[in-house]
Amino acid sequence: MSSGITITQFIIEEQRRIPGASGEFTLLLNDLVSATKVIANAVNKGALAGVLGAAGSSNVQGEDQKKLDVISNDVMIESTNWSGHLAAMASEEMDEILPIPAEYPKGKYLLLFDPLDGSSNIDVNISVGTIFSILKAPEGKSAATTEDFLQPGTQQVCAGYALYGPSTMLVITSGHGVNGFTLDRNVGEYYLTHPNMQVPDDTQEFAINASNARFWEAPVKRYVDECLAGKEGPRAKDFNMRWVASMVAEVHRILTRGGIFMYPRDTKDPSKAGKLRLMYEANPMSFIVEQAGGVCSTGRERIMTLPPSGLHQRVPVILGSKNEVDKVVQYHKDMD
Ligand code: AHM
Ligand code: MG
Repeated sequence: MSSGITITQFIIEEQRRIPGASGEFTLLLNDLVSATKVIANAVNKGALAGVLGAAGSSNVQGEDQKKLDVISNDVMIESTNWSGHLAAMASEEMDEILPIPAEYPKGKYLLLFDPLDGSSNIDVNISVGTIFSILKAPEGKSAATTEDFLQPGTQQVCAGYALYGPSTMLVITSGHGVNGFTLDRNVGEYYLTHPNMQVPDDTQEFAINASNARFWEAPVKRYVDECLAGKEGPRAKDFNMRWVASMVAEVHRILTRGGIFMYPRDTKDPSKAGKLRLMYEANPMSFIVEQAGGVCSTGRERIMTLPPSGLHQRVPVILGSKNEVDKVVQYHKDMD
């Protein structure tokens, strides 16, 4: 039987600590909580609900959309566009920002999301997730523009992810640490199960898609080679390796037991700075990981201070346990 602090109770208690808080943010978070429950349900039913497979369309990045990408995107929109807390939203699955429909009141927040991250995993029944980032809309404007969204990650009010794994979990930060909640499906409620999550400073586990090794830059090659050399190499210890191909699952593992995750800059497609998107993947995950004591870098700059140049901008991502990320950053300095 579930008992303890529900997510609703937790965010209302957080709100009470902020003098003058209107409750608008709490209500927006509640909408997002509801959206993740609906998506979790669709992911969980899988083939029984006919939601697996390709949607037959592609998104702005030229990637084929899965049925569940489209369903999750619709759920995120329909759960948040009517309640009056948002000025506009943006998604991995939509080319342009989505204004709030004229019939609904506008609010003071901007929402960015990747509705279903790791979607290559859907059809093989491996963990996927939803990532979101909340920014404040500039005051005194009648309609939000794309430029309003292009704020550095340090400006985020809140970031979170839902992980649809063996359990569904929601992990959030609003700048006062990181807390994890587990969904009790029978009750339909998230309970606080992972208070004050922390990324250990040290790790012996790394995550990188090694099939790209021939395209990596020298500092990343050096770091991975040294990990692979194990006890006999310069690091004088053995490393373990994981690659889930779902950033949400990788970050969750790192928040749980430490590790380093890398999707670095490579030369595979010189027109792309990396694979992952700054605004709705790298920034929210960086906010969470930094709030848990980890470090997030492109190898050369702190991710959250990058001035964004576009809604779907890609960035190199190196994040996780402090001492390992610092080492990779140092290798970039040494070898640039
Ligand atoms: P997606 O948002 O289109 O699902 O892609 C992002 C995902 C990340 O979750 C994951 O880390 C990476 O892409 C996996 O890439 P690869 O296919 O190179 O393993
Ligand atoms: Mg994604």
